[in-house]
Amino acid sequence: MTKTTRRQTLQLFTAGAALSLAPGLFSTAARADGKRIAMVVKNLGNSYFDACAKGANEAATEVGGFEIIYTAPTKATAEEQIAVIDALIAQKVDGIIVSSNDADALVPVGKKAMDRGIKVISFDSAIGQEGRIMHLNASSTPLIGAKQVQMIAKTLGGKGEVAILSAASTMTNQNSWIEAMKEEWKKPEYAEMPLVATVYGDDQDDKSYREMQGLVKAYPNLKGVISPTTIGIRSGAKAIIDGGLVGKVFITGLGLPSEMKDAVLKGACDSFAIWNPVDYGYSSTQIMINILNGAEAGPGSTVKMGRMGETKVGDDGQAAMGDPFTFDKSNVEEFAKIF
Ligand code: RAM
Repeated sequence: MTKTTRRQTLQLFTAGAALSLAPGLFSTAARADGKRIAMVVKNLGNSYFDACAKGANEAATEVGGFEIIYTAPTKATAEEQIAVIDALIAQKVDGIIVSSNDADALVPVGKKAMDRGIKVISFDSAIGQEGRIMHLNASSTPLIGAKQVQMIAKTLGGKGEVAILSAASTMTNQNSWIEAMKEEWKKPEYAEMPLVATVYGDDQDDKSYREMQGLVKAYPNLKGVISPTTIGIRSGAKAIIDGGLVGKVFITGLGLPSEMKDAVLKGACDSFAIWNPVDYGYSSTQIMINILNGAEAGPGSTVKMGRMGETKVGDDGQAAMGDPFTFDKSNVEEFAKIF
């Protein structure tokens, strides 16, 4: 068994165990000394974040003495998210872990929380450095960006027009992955695979679906779409299937095996990537618990992530959890049972 296969098997097993823990929106874990950690995500109804929350509960149960409050606005906007965080500040929670809808807009509310003694970190989509103690990326940004360009190039044999179907234009994580994609795109091997457009589905299924239909109409020679969001890729794949475009247009990006299984088996998607969101929520929560227990997490420090090991925080106050996995026909059904 290779190192990667062994790691994937281990994660498959541990994630499977995590799935049986406290499901539901405001799931809670054992609370011995009354410490409350809020996980504030981009929006409700996103199974990627539900899986992160399962990992958060796993970490809280493992350590003991912490309650997880899993919450989000209904729409992925900064305004609604600020209102959610303000309410948590009023409730005097002990820690807040945020996936931000807008890096800059959330800085003041992050500062306000920290001024009142609440520990704030971001994961998934960063708050600007002033508004949080540290940010945990799922993986290295250049690697995630390059990977997505490589996947579509492999599917298309390096030839044909490609577009990006992103989340909201304010979202830090998607924007930094798109920048990293553009870096990769400069390489000569992509000379015959131009990027023709970038559109935004705002992490809403209906808007993402319509944006995908719009792309196909506006670019009759479009061959590929990269969607660096689990909502965008699942809605884009659905538009390809519904529109009878399988074999003509292919989608790749970041998706959940459980939501992309059909698209892969039907041929709308050849391969896609993602990290384990259960592990990601678990790692972020382990870091927060350690901070609440007095650990350092500023630039230059090494933070502990329980069963996921440890990671070093860079000068920019950011660290990364691990590597993404790639899914295709050979493994999508197996992992669809997990996340
Ligand atoms: C969506 C969200 C999330 C992102 C994943 C890949 O669920 O936009 O922030 O990390 O996709």
